[in-house]
Amino acid sequence: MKTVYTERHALQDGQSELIDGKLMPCWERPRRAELVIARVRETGLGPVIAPREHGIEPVARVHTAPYLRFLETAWDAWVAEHGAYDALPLIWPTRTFRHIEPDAIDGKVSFFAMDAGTPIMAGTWQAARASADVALTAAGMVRNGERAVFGLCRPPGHHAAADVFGGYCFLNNAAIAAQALVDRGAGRVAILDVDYHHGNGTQAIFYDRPDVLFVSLHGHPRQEFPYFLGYEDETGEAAGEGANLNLPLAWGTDFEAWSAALETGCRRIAEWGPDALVVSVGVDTFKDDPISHFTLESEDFLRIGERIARLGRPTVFLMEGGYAIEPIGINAVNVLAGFEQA
Ligand code: 6XA
Ligand code: ZN
Repeated sequence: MKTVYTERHALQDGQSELIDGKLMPCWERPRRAELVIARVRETGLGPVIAPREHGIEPVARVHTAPYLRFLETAWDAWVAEHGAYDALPLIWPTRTFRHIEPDAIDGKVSFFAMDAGTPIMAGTWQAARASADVALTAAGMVRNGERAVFGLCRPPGHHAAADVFGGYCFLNNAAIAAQALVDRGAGRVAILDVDYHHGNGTQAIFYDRPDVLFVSLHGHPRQEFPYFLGYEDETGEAAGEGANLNLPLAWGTDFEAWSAALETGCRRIAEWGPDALVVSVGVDTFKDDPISHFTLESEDFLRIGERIARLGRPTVFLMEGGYAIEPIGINAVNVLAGFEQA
């Protein structure tokens, strides 16, 4: 399996995130991707290829123009106001507020953010664009006939909605890839999100779409971030009714229960019959993940890849979360190796 990778991910290297009521060092850090690419090379998974620049058009198919303008200009505006340190939001437009983009940069950051865990810094826009290019390059290769390609995206994407950043995500790589597949002739695309967290951004982007099925296994929103989306009764709306399947699971879920949910999700995808599959690969379901509460073992990730392979669809794997940093390479590449061996 070929891997698409660029060192430009390291341009996103935030100082701190708000977690557990404290500003702590960011869990989402460059070393994550460095360990995954090292493992790709060590195991001989396949050639490593640089992404091709795709321009803004395929990104603008998913994200709104005001949001992209904000992301591109946020750092300079923040520096002009505060100086050169990471930007974080101050307030959220919750219930009772109006949703009008303010002029002041603090207001803008707060308007577009869903959390204070996702700092904007000097390299954020370039890193996010590079990550989207990784996803688009991987999708293009699959569209051109590769059975499967791994896009080693960083920063991740699945929490980013059309005009929302957060959960360490700025541009929704999986959504951008899925939309590109549709735009290049795939009639139906399925997105399988196996990250520990609900892919609220991906769900929201395709919620009314009949051509993109979203299936997600994740920590139950009653217990887990992002808390406000990901319930089982969210099945899609309007023309997209029936094209969204959430499989929320309780803290402490082990591989037996998790893989039963994967089976449900895979059967749904098989029935739906997509022309291509995008997999949001998070490995924060791992037992030692410091911010998550499932108990998967490293070998379980091989079984995940095997099950996905049995769907028999052209498949784009895109990296999402995983914060047990030293084993992240083993866990992520196990999914891909399991797929290859099946
Ligand atoms: C709160 C947790 C962010 C989760 C990010 C993630 N700071 N999403 O891994 O898949
Ligand atoms: Zn996650």
